[in-house]
Order: sequence, then C-alpha cells, then structure tokens
Amino acid sequence: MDRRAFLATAGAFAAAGCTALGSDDYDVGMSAHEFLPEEYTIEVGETVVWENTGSRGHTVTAYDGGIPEAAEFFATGGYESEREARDAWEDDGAGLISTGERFEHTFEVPGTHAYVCIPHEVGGMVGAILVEE
Ligand SMILES: [Cu+2]
Repeated sequence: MDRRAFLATAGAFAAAGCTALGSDDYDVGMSAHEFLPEEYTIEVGETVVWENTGSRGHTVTAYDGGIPEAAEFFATGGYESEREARDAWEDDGAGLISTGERFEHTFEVPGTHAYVCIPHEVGGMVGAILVEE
C-alpha cells in the first residue's frame, strides 16, 4: 500500500472511531464469542477502548433502547442508530472490526449502556458499560 492509500485508510478508521494499535492497553476484549469483561464500569467522561482479541469479526453496537435517553449512540462503522447498523450488517456485512482493530467511545451520560455484537447476538455476545457519576 502506498503512503497516500495508507493515509486514506487511517483517516477512514479515525472517522469511524477506530484505531489499529498493537499493544494490550484496551479495556474490553472481544474473544471468539464474548466481550471480556461483559460488564465494565467507568466514570462519566472516561473513554472505553474495545479491541478485537479474537480471530472473527465483531461489532460493538449500542441498543437504541439500552442506553440512557440523553446518551450518544455508539457503534463500530460509525452508524447513528441500531437500525442503521443492523441494515448495514444485513446488506453488506458492514460495521465489523477485525482482529487487532479497536473501537473507542467516550461516555458523557451516567447509567447503563447495553450493546451487542450483531453477528454473534444469537450466541449471547452482549455487554454493558456502567457509567457512574
Ligand atoms: Cu461477535
């Protein structure tokens, strides 16, 4: 990949809130079929970093009805609603992050933020970020 193509790719990742760093300073890992830990507690204003530590592609997709009313929706792929994320997955298999890739989101509203990995929802791949004041 030439430098310009690399920069374009890096820019796309940045826009989607993804990075592809290689160290282990993430908060929530994604194994073959689960988020580890499934529940993670932070304080308002903190950023959670997910890393796909498994070999399959995963999504981090907030449940529209599973986050506080005032909270910002979050999803890999940068989608703005659960419906949009599900449609993208069903149409194109889009929104996945692959092995070693990261996604991050800063939580500004206290409360429970429930989310899911769309392709592995059937297998129970769900998680929650508990944001405390
Ligand atoms: Cu998954």
